[in-house]
Amino acid sequence: MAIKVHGIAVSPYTARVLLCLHEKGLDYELLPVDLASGAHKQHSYLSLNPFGSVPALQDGEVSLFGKMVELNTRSSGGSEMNKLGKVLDVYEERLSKSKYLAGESYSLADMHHIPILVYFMGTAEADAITSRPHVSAWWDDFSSRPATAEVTAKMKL
Ligand SMILES: N[C@@H](CCC(=O)N[C@@H](CS)C(=O)NCC(=O)O)C(=O)O
Repeated sequence: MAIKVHGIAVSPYTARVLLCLHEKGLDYELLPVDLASGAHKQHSYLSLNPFGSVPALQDGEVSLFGKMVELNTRSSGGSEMNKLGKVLDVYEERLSKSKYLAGESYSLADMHHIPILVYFMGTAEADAITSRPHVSAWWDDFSSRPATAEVTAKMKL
């Protein structure tokens, strides 16, 4: 029986789940949740994910959902791009030592970044990635994976 994913592919959280399923070659059915009409706050959906967010996953008797996390954005000064640049400098250093973030094999540590990077690469700030040789090669590597291509095609509005 196919795994049911309740969500929408434009949601980065949903896209992460789809990436994992594609990488593992698992059958799934994507059941759209109409966020615009508030379907995710209706009783029927809340029984799948009491946090009222997408995605929610059903595999037979097993149901899984993520938890909404409050992010503290009041940290030290500097623009968001400066902060991102500092993080990417750490990635550049790391990726000069190993092909992927967690070593020589592609893993969830890399996959986790894909949906947000897909959107980020469509902005005027994309050179934050392309100007860093190791980060750029890392992006080129995983963006050419079949699973990434299949899921990013679904992410287009
Ligand atoms: N930590 C959760 C967050 C999910 C989330 O925030 N999803 C957004 C869509 S990208 C959503 O459902 N927003 C509507 C809402 O929370 O009301 C997860 O990983 O599943």
